[in-house]
Amino acid sequence: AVAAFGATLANAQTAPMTPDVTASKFVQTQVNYDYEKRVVMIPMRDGTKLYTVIVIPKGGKNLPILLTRTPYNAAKRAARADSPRMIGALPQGDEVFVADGGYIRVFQDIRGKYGSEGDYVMTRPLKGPLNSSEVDHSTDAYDTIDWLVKNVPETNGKVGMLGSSYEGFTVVMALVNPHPALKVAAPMSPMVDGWMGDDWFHHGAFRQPNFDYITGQTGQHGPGEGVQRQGYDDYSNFLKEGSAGDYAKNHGLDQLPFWKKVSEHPAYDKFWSEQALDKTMAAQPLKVPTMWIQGLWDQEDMWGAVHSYAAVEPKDVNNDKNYLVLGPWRHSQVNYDAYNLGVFKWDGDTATQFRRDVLRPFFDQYLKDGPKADTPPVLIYDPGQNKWNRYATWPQGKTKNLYLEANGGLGFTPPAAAKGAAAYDEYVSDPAKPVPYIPRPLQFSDRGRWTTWLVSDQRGVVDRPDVVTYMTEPLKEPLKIAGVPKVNLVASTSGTDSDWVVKLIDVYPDEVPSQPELGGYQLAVGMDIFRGRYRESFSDPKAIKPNAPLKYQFILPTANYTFQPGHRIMVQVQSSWFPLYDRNPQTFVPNIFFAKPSDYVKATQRVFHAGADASFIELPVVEK
Ligand code: PG9
Repeated sequence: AVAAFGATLANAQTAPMTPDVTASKFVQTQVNYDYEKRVVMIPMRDGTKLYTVIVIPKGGKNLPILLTRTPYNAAKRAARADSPRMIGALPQGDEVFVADGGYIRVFQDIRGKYGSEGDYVMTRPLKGPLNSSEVDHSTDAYDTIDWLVKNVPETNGKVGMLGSSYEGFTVVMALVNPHPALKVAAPMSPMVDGWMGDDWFHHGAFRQPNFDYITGQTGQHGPGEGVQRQGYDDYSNFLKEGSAGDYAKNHGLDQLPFWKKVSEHPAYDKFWSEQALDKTMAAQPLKVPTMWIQGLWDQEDMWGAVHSYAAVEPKDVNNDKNYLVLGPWRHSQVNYDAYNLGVFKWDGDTATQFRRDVLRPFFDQYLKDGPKADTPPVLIYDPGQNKWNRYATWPQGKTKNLYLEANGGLGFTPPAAAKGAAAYDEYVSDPAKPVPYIPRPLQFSDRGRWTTWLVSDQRGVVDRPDVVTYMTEPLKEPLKIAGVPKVNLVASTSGTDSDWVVKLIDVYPDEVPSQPELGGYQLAVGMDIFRGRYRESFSDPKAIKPNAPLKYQFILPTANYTFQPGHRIMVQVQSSWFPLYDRNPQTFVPNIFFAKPSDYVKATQRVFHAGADASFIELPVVEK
């Protein structure tokens, strides 16, 4: 009987010892899916194949393609949820495009990341002096688009590209010698100039959260990890390890070529200037209608979109290809909800409104032969008035100088000459006690604080002895600025190198009845850092002459902002912003990354505010 039972099993049933994990990959039957997902390896001109996920509405015909090329895992980007509905599977930002089945959506891993073959090179430079190979992101985008329009039968042969940050950088790359099927583009917070004001540095000061990014992104082809911590507070974690170079060495980053490249190029030499895509874009007339998009408080890529727009604008002679949008957003918030940023509340969900009412109609016009969209050349939110402004041209304001004054004053009248101590304010900048960029304890990994830090209350540092402050009387009338504020700081240091941080701040009235927590709030409208050694040349740093009043000129982030009556304008100046920016040792050394402990010295800093040595900010003021 036992033998007979065994025979029956062998004949009719699965043998008990059949391996339960099968050799061929399990594929679920997709029940009631409103889309089909195809995964393909698209060959590039050098034979490298790139992992590409194509998401197609079921039964779709004659549809345009939305393409994003990513270093952040295409499979995951196309799988927000394991949903039978396309709108659920794709990211939130895509909802306005796919809710009605109107678009095919494509995500592709760039070479060397996740499912794609090939070498990964961080923000791979264009073919040319820095890239002797035959491929770059411009050719990869070209080859991908070429393949898609020939091999996806459901498409109408038109492609639009969009994406934020690194994905925005790959959009800009596709605009260099674009494929003819690329009909429209939206680089969102694109990484454009990593030295001047995007991710890696700001005006030469290095941004230390990059260490986590570099290990995460180049430690392996797949998902990576940040640098290990041995304490709760990143302020002390970084302070106790010395220079940025020491920190990198202590954590094994010497193994990573990208860190070596960064540390070998602290100045704005050809390595950085040849990669600056605003310069590349300026050199060729824009062929594809492009909407440059970023946040007004973009904590990662504050430079890229707005400078690319400005670089391209002179060549947009018919005024029909170059568009600019700045929302009241953090980095990449354009693709999420934006009812607020930190405690600041906006007039509804500004990001979804924008995607629905501006971005989708703009894409439809070029990809679906839709009606001409009502797209303003420039669309910028005014957070002070809590509304969008539509402009025909940008910038709008005319320069008016806002002067630092004695006794902490600030005003539009040039200050009279003064002698000795009456001509300046003084503070001691101590690299052993740098000014924190947000109140301690702090962690770069605290996403909530990182995404909102640019709108954090500057009262957190206003009373420090190493921060000097200037403030107007309460305004009697609104004051609107629209353009790029420019710092003209006259300052001296007892050291031979120094950083200068300047903040343009809106000080709220003491009482704000509708939202009491805003009473007295010090909101930075724009702030940035400048590494003093680059005062005369970004490529050729020089020691600073000690104790000599010298002029430091640099721009603050683009602003469109109304200071309301009852508010005051404030300017704060300080010499460190830690640990976001590595410390300046305040002694001139060839490469700050490798400053020795003995190079870090206290310095006496003076900010001048009298006569010929007046410090001021050129404000782009809109006259009524
Ligand atoms: N800001 C990120 C980044 C872009 C490019 C290079 C390095 C970092 C990002 O969000 O993608």
